[in-house]
Amino acid sequence: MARVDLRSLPDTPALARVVLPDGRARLVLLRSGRLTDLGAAADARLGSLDRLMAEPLTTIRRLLDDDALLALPSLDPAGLAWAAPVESQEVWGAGITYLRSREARMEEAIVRDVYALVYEADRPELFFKAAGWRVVPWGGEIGMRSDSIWDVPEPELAVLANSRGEVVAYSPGNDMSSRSIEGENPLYLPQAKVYDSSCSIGPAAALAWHVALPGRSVRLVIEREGLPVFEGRSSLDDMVRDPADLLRVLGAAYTLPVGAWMLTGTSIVPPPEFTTRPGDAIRISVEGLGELRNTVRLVQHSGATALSRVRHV
Ligand code: DO4
Ligand code: MG
Repeated sequence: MARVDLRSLPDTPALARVVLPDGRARLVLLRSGRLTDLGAAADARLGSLDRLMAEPLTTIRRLLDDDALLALPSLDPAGLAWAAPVESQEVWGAGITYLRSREARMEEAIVRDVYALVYEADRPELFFKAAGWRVVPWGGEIGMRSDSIWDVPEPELAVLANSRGEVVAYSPGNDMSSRSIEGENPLYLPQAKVYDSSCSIGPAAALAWHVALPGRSVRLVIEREGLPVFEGRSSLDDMVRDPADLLRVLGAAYTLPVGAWMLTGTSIVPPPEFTTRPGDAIRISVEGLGELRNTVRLVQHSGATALSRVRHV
């Protein structure tokens, strides 16, 4: 587990989860340069993200902006490790929310029209990405699957909503993806997106009411053996959908008792000749919201097949 590194944090108040030396995870509030232990609060709603996200936004704001929290014990970062800022929340992804993503998919795909259509359609593309317990924290290993030959990190603004679909917090996120599997057939999207260690969010969840999103940049740096092999930058202003709308659509016919995280789409796509390799260091930052760091690992594929009888008679 990666030690807490205070240099990668958002510059606004944020929620984070840390692992104590005895292995227990705690929810903390990062504010005024201290890690306030919310597990020590008398109000049990503050002790867990699941309990907190079950509340309306007005209650969450009142609980977290209360100056009385600063009287709670603060944790010493030495000896703490980051956990991902997720408990039972599902992670969902939105797709083709930037022109760059539409272009890149149309380059890689055999079936192209679906991407052009969804970019302009009223109904957004939403897909399931990960169960909360699977999310890789800051400093953890992000996976690339061994049956894929073309893989990229997708640096995205991750948005946390509560049970009512109200936006509570933001973080950098990585929607690690196989371009070769998705490119072969868009119906393979779940296999391109959902496998062990395919999702990372962190280091912390910056409280949305302290953050104005317009104008913020997103940055991706990939290093191999200590040297940069790809660097890209984009702006959240280029997103063609409102993140709050995406979460409202997700919750429109789908109950989210403890809220959900949403990865809101990528606008930085490395050139076609680029693919990640195990050991690559990935750094994803959203201006003012912190920097997510991960190392790439290979996720072994068992070799299982489900051959089509049509092709094999
Ligand atoms: O349509 C496939 C996925 C799109 C995606 O993940 C993105 O645009 O970021
Ligand atoms: Mg994506």
